Amino acid sequence: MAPRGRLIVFEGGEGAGKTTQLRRLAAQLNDDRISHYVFREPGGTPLGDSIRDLLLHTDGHVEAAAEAALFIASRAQLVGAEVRPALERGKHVLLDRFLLSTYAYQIHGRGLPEEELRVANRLATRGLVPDLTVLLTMPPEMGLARAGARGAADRIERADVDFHQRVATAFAAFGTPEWQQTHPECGPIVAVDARGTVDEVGKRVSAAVYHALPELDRSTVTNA
Ligand code: T5A
Repeated sequence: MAPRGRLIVFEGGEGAGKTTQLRRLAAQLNDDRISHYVFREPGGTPLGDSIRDLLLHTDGHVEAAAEAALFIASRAQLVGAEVRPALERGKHVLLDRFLLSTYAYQIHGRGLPEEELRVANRLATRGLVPDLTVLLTMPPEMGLARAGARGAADRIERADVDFHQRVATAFAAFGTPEWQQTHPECGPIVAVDARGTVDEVGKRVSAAVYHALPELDRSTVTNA
């Protein structure tokens, strides 16, 4: 039986470059013939894609609890239908956002109670813990400017700067050993400075991933 695959999550505030860096790592794994799947949250399944559309493009007021419940529903579907089966078949999974986004946006950004969302997350993940989370960090105004240069902002990007500042402060805390010790359900988190060119950041990301998961680093394989 194939050993269980590894779950590698990319996290960070708006426009931090998660998708760009996740694709870069996926291309490296392809070059090295390491088979893997790529998913994003919210989304990644037909149900999740419908939920994504509701979350990002609903007009008018959305209750914070309703927003949180929709993210959790998308997560439950993705983990149960795609991520866990892939890992059990021995495939690695690269995931664009996961638990930390709920902690940053719904708990610290919207002010929802942490313990209640931890319980809801447990329901969605059934105890699945990432093998590594790459947390891309940069000042929120820099990330929002990058995301904004790309086109019209979605419902969450349009939230005020104070909200995005709370989200950024929360993400910064998640990189500390103290936070990780008290939140074992999130697994190991490595913070990577997301400032600089795509290539500069990419080299930091590769170094962090290969340090934590050396079995993915084919440059260490010798023919001796
Ligand atoms: N959310 C999500 C919650 O509130 N709770 C949850 O539980 C979850 C799971 C998802 C939204 O949902 C929220 C968070 C989000 O608001 P999304 O569209 O998936 O929405 O949003 P993001 O994940 O934020 O995606 P973005 O595309 O905005 O940001 P990325 O992926 O961090 O950035 P990326 O790679 O797309 O890059 C953004 C732009 O910057 C350029 C890229 O080319 C692109 O144009 N760029 C760089 N430019 C210069 N230098 C670099 N190094 C660059 N890297 C990328």
